[in-house]
Amino acid sequence: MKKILIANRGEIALRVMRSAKEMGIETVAIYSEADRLSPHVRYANEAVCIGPAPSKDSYLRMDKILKVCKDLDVDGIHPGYGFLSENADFARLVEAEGIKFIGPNPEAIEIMGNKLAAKDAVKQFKIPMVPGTDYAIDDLDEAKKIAQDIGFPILIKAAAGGGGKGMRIVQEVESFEEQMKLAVSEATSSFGDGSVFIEKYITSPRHIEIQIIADNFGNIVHLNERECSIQRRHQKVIEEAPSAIITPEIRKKMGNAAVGVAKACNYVGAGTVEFLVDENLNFYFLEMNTRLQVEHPVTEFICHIDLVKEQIRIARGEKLSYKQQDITIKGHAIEARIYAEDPRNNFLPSIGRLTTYIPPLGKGVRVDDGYEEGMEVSIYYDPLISKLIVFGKTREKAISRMLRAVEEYRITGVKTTLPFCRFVMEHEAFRSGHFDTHFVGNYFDPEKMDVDKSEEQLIAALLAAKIFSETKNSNGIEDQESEVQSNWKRNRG
Ligand code: MV4
Repeated sequence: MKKILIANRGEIALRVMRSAKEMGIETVAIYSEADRLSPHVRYANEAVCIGPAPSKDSYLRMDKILKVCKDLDVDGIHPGYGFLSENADFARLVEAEGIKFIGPNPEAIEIMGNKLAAKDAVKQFKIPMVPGTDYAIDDLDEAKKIAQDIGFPILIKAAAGGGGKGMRIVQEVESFEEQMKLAVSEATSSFGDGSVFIEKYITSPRHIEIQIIADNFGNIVHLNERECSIQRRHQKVIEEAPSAIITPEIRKKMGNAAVGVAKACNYVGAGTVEFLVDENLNFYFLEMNTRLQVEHPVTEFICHIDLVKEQIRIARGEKLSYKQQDITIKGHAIEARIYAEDPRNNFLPSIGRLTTYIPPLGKGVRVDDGYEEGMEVSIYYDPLISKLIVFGKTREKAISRMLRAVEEYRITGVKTTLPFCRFVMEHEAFRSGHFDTHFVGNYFDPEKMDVDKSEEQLIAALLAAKIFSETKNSNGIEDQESEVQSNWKRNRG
């Protein structure tokens, strides 16, 4: 493989190109008219504008992308995440043109794209699953009976859904019929497929996923877990590896289950198996994502593996150079997604020009971004400005480093989720590791994020911290530091 095209934009396009460059592979960027000045365009060896700003006219145009590949003699396509990354038809077209799709085979993408097909495929591999039906239900009376057998609350899910779309919680049998009808019509209009199934509703789960990597010779290795429970409206905001609650025993069990899921669909490349984990640490297979994920850098930090390089090596037909027993966890990594959104105003997208943009530097800090000072954050794409990833020997050290890095980050011109990230890092539930997918709903209050405290409050906080440290120095409470820190925090947009 001498030349690859990156069918994506922003931070992930740049991140893929960096690894390609280190491997001596040439890169081709595609870009929309809105992205003319983007770093990923300048970074590539060659770049081609493929259309107007809207994704459907540019980054989703399979025909135009394939034309660029032919014109420029491209050997492989890396799809990144989003856009065409989980489009089985695209993967098939690419391969039909004699170009390597740097990702799994189209069949695996297809199976995992349908939740019922996925359940069916993994059945023989003894993967723990949430009690429920593994087939589409269309008979209302039968469905009601099953729901009562499982026990309320239950969840109705769309087979073609994912990422929370088309899900309906049903609290009691009386509302079942109504919710079922709504779920079917929602699934039909959103996905063109009205198939739904039911599951027991796990009320306060954690969302934990396992990274796997598989070569073309049947070797599959898991690269431990990522904790992704801190999310809002099915959008992850903070991810970390490893999870604060996973024991070596459970890690091994989840890892084996994830490898089983990969086997079930003859998976090749890098993939992620998502699980729900309940308060008793029971885990259940949810779905598999057949792409490189946004949060992959936390795994790279703790496993010392470059996942993009691995993807390329596998696509070139190389064997995995390590076995499961070679994989260990070193330290702790946390990622914060920095969005151009206003956490004080219900996370409304905040578009505009990055009049100041100075990312943090220093030991253990990695910033994957696709913007530079002066650039516009446009309405056409995801408002992710950057991913701030930190590493520390322990979880506590990683949290301190994240707070330091968030403090250093200078962004003006748009509102960002930086203050929200600090809120999470300082929150007792996050620091103690006792949180679930309801963290934001349960604890987030924009009022508590404001740091331009009145002088009075500052003095009170100082005093409280002083009294605290003088009287309770050895009671095992570790986060007094965060109290003291509030003094030197400055306000920011
Ligand atoms: C669930 C669940 C509880 N019980 N399934 C949301 C996204 C989709 N991938 C599946 N999701 C869920 N499925 C059962 N049986 C709770 C969620 C869920 C969730 C999962 C992961 C991360 C965040 C979430 C937020 C709300 C609900």
